[in-house]
Order: sequence, then C-alpha cells, then structure tokens
Amino acid sequence: MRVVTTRHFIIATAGHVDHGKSALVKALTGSDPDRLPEEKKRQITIDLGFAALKLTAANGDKIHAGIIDVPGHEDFVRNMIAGLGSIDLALFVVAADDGWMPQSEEHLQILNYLGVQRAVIALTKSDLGRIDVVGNQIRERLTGTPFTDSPIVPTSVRTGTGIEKLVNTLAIQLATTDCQRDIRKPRLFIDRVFTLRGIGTIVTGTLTGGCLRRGQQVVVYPTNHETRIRSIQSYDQEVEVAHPGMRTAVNLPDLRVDQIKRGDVLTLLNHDAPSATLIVRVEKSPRLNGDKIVAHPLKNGSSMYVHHGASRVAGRIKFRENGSLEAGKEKIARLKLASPIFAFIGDRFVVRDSSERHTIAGGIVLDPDGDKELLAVGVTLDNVDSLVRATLAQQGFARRENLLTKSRFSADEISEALTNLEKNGEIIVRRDIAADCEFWRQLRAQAIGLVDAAHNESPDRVGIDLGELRSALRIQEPELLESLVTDLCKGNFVRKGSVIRRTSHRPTLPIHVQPVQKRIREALAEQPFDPPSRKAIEVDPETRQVLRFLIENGDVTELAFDVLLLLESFERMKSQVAEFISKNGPSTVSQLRQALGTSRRVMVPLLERLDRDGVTQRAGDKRMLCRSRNL
Ligand SMILES: Nc1nc2c(ncn2[C@@H]2O[C@H](COP(=O)(O)OP(=O)(O)OP(=O)(O)O)[C@@H](O)[C@H]2O)c(=O)[nH]1
Ligand SMILES: [Mg+2]
Repeated sequence: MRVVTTRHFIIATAGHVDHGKSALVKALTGSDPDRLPEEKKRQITIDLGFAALKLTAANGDKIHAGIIDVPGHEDFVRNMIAGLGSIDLALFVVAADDGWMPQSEEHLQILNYLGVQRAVIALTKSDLGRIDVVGNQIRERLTGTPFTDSPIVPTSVRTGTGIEKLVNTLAIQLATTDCQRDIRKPRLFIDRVFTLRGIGTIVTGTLTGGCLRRGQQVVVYPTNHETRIRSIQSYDQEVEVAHPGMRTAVNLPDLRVDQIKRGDVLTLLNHDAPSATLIVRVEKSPRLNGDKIVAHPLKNGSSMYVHHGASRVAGRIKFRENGSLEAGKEKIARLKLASPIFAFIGDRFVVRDSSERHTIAGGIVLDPDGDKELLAVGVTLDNVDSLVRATLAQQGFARRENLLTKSRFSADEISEALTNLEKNGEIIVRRDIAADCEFWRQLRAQAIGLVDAAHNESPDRVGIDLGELRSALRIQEPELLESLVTDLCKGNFVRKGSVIRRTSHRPTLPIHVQPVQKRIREALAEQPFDPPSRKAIEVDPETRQVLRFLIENGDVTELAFDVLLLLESFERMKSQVAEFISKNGPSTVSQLRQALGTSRRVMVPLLERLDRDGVTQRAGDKRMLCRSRNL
C-alpha cells in the first residue's frame, strides 16, 4: 500500500485593489482573511491576511497550503511584498469587470522580480461579464513571463461558478510543484508579532530552508536576541517540528513584543551574522517603458527601499560600472543598507523608490556579505559546483566550514561538491582548506621562493621561521599556513619545530666568518666547565650570527640564555655528574659544583637541564640519578 504524504506549500494572492482576492480566499477556505476592524469598515485589505487550504492530489497525497492574502491598494504595496518572501505559487486575480489595472501590472512585476515560477489566474467577478475579452487581455499581458501558460479560471463568489474548478486547478499545479528544500538552514521571515495573555510573545512567518523544533535555541536578526522556542503551532495545531514551506507560529516567551518586528528573521544559533552591505545583480523589468516615472533609468547612487523576506530596509545602490540602469537591463551593484539583513546567495529582493510609490527594480543576491570581490557575472547561482568554483576563484581559498554558509545549499551538498571538484582537479582541498588551483599554485610557489631565498641569504640558518613565512605571505588564517606547510612537507621540505627548510639544505657558515667560529670555540674551550658568559662572547653582529649557527647546529649547548657550553664539554659534565652521584649517592649542587670544578652559574642550569633530559632527578635539595636514566 502506498503511504500518503503531506506536502506543504505557500500560496499568495496578488492583483489590483477590489478585484475580489479576499472574497475568493474566503470562498476557498471558509475563513475571512480580513481581520482588522479598519479592514472590515473600509472593505479593503490593508495588511496581510492568512488562511489554510487543504487539498488532495490525484495520487491521494495531501496538500496543505497556507494562503497569504495581500492588499491590492497601491498605498499598501509594501505590505503586499512582505507576504511574498518565499511563496510557491501565486493566486493571481483579475476582475472581469475591470480587467488589467495598474496594480495587476505592478504585482506581476514584483512576482517576477522575486522569481515566482508558478501561478493560477482567477478571472474573478465572472458574473459581471467580459470573460472572453478580459481572458484574452490577461493572456496577452502574461506573454513572455513565467506565467505565459498558467491556467486561467473564471470564478464568481456570487454564483459559486468556478470555485471547485479553481480548487482542482490549484491541486493539479501544486501536485507537480517541488516542495521547498530542507538544507538545514531554517529562516523564519517574521511577518506578525503579537502577544497572547498567559502565553507571551508569538511570532508568525513563512519557514524556509530547514526545520524548527520545540525547545531549540534560536536567534532573532538583526537584533541578535537569543532565546528559546517554547512551542510551535502550524495551522492552529501544536507541532513538535515545523517544516520548510509551512506557515509557522512560534512562542518566544522570553522576548517582549517590542523587541521583535516584522521583517526580522528567526534562525538557529550559528556563526553567521546579518550584513548591511551586499553585492547583487539588479534588473529593471523590460515591461517598463514609455515615459512613466517608474520606467526612468535607475541612477547610480540612488536611495531606495529594499524588500527582502518580510523586511523593508532603506538603502543606497552603487553600480559596479558607471551609468544608470535602464529598463530591460541588469547591472552588478553594491547595496548599502540602513540596517543589516540575513540574506543568502541566490535570495531575491524587490526595489522600491524612496517615496515608496513605485516598484522600480528587483534583483538577486550574489554576495550577502559584500566584502569580497564580485562574483563573476556568469555564475550559475543554483548550481553548487559552479558556485563553489566561482567563490574559490574569487576569494582564493576558504575554510571548509565557512564556505558558502549563507547559500541555499546544505553543508553536505557543499562538502560533496568539494570532493567532486577536487577529484576532477578543479580545486585543491587540503585539511580544513579549500582553494582555487591557481591561487594554491601561486601561494606554494611564493612559499618555496621564500624558503629558497632564506637558504641563499642565510646559508648558516636552518631554514625560515613559520611566523616569518606567514607574515611574508600575508596569511591571516593559521589553518591556511598549516595546510600549506603540510602540503610542502609531502614533497621536498621538512619542518622542525617552528622552522621549515628544504630537505637537502645543510646550514654552512660563510668563509669570511670562519675565523670568528674558531675564536668562539677557543673561548668556550679555555675553561670548558666554566666558560665566559654569552655577553662576553657575543660582542658584535658577526659573533651573534656565528653563535646562533653553532647553537642551531648543536655544536654549542645553550643551558640558559647566558650560559653556553661546547657540546663536548656538556657531554663530559653530564657523565661526570652521573659518575659522581653513582659513587657518592644523592648529592647537593654545591658538592657537584666542587667535584666538577665549576660555578653555581653553570651547575644550576646544567642540573635543571639534566632533570629535563631524564638523567637526574630531585630528592629534596639533592640530586639522584633518574631511575630510567638515559645516558
Ligand atoms: N459580483 C461579484 N462581486 C464580487 C466578487 N468577488 C468579490 N466581489 C466584491 O468585490 C468587492 C471587493 O472584494 P474583495 O475580496 O474585498 O477585494 P480584494 O481584491 O480583496 O480587495 P483589496 O484586498 O482591498 O485589494 C467586494 O464588495 C466583494 O463583495 C464576485 O465574484 N462577483
Ligand atoms: Mg482583500
């Protein structure tokens, strides 16, 4: 037996004022979406209304659709857009007595800017005639849009004509619509905030990108309020989990109503943050022409309002290239917003003019953080491989865990893309780092150049210090340096401590300082167990260089900064200490000092070193031999 599944979708109405949207929603669902007293009094929709529609697909699957009823009046377009942030299908309404009107056109453009792909057209008030004429007019107006072939259903709430047909048409359309994807990055675009006595603050919105669960820790952007979900309702039912594509009401008792507003986004706690600078591709509808104000080219540097999700934020637009944006054209631009938004790559938005009278453009987010170079214009935003490749090509490299977190792809999908691209030799993946091939090749070549230069310039040095390498390469992220060094060490390089060198490199002193080496050795050999202090030996830059060489190569042992011994002296002292103690039992510093004929200055750090090396160990104020002694 086939298991019946329930699929969730969001429908929003659209269309000119008074064309019968709310009446149609009531006829479809039985509930009146106009809930405000002002709306009832004026018989007009002012703000978003909500209803639920249960349908059954031909195969028996249940279809659960949340309907968002929007206002048609031109004064409330901003409320209308807030309802459209993430819908699956538009119920586009045109009245038979009125035909195509200004907000029919404006709403259609808004749906296009937001990338809505599906619509069912209700030709309302069919009892008032002109079905054929208006039907043809609608068809003509939809030509060239994604709704070219969308079904048109004449309806009348007066006579009941077409309502059943409309229900069936919606069911057929939704049965072949893909459900919203679960990429484990839930975002609830909040469109209502209110309080219920005894329950506290409730926010409602359309959930996208992932699930929300009762009890989860969440954060509200852009205010960064962290809180916990006490309970969730969907279509008046308590639920444990809300899925993408559901109208969702969340109880957040720890937040006050005045701490949240429409347009905020509720999401899980994560490392991302909202941003006020975005790189976008912005377009002006080719449907705008003539000398209407809305058709005027959009000037570089214009102030405007950006509608994203349920939010509306003032901002300024700056095109990458000079010049204005004309109807039918698109440009890459930087948006600077008055308040940050939590956007992902591929999110759509609508642009309205600063007086909020006209819808003037729309676009898609290319880089939600706007701090990187612009994504190549030709990138396919809905292809994860292409996006990963382009992102790495643009920024050189990324830490795997930070790559494309603000995108419409899940962490698993991104990880899989990395594996595939690496397998095809299109990118480099090393440990926690993914990089563009060319970037990696250059970085590697630069690093090798620096190691070789260090060997050439200071043949007496073991190699180059990793800190030095990091700052010469201007690397900020320790993970990148780690991956690079690991990569180099798979080839002809070795790392010892914090130094990297060519495997073949043997440090040598330049000829002209050879006499200095001789002098130092003689000075240290004169009283081998109590040699002069470093200060006395290291009198100029040359002796400093040679001493460092001798220490790095192990010819001179550095007991303390100021106490240096020739290696052979150190070895002799070590065996004499061991011999003395094994003959005389545990001994004090002073006994050993006298026995070896040295000073406390040398003996104290010597014994500390022998303790560390596991030759001796403390026993009160005496030293005894270490049990598992390595001589
Ligand atoms: N004759 C007739 N009148 C209708 C029909 N549908 C709606 N009306 C009337 O048209 C008027 C407007 O209907 P609404 O449903 O409020 O229109 P709307 O599109 O929601 O309007 P806004 O939300 O303000 O944009 C009301 O007086 C309805 O009774 C219909 O099928 N036939
Ligand atoms: Mg209405």
